[in-house]
Amino acid sequence: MTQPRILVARAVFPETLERLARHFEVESNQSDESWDRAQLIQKLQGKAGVFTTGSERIDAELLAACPQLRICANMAVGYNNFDVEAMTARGVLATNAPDVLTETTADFGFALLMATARRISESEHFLRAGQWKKWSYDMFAGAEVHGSTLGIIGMGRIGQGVAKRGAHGFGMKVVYHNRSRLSPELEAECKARYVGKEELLKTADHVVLVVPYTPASHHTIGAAELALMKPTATLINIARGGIVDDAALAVALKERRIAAAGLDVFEGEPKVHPELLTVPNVVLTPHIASATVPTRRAMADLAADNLIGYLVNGQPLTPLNPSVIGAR
Ligand code: 8YV
Repeated sequence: MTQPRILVARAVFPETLERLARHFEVESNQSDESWDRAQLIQKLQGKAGVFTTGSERIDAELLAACPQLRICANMAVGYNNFDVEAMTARGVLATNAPDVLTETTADFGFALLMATARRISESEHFLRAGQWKKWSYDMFAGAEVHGSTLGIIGMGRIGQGVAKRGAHGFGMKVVYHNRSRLSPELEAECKARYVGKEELLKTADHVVLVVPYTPASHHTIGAAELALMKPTATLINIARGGIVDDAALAVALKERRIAAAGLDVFEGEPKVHPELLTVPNVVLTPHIASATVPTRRAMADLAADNLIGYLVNGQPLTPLNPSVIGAR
């Protein structure tokens, strides 16, 4: 019997490819070449499935050009690279990789918050540059973390993980804003109080963004929102590029209208707004919040399990549009 053909669009763990090869005829991109859209479409010809990361855009135009495609499995919890509506209309299954990265990403959110508030990167650069000649009383004095107010925008699984770390580990007062309010049980578990976005921005010492990217969440934080924040506050973005207006943020940081920011995601990444590269009070990391070896393996395994589950057994693990299952 001939095996279904799939495409792995980016380099992945060799073990993931070996597993996939037991079930499929696999074309992969282990050299991690950057394919443009036309190349991706060409590679997808005759493929029933594709293993994607957050960087391949799957939309109506691509689907129309790849009629044999049945499933797109994202090795990411976020799936703003998928037009799920268009996929559903074409009977193409979309899957993401939730849960397996929750705690790791929350750890990183907290690490970035700590690094930003306590000026770790800035002071390390100073030291490495040979500028440390003597200690002084206010050298790299930053913001307090323990006991301060943590504001979380986007209270899904990762937001809740950040809240628990803040409330239970650092005695922080946690306020959150979300499309819908959590159950009283979850609010108690996270020790978090629901507030409006404006109140959150005005009262939080540290604002952490964990909302998914949609057209509605574009520029959740722009000049107007930054103006509401305390001049001593820090802003952390572990959500997606485009949630923050990076140009407006660069101005606010330069003019010290907020104290500092920690950014793992950027508008138009891997490009970074040039002004952000020139301001000292920002910690910049290259979209690594989920990057531990065990978690990246678990994410790759889940994407592979979705491909195998659906194309071999008809049962994916984490479908985003389950209505298409069996409909084609
Ligand atoms: C991924 C992420 O590493 O899961 C997500 O949504 O942002 C990251 O964990 C990235 O999207 C590449 O797949």
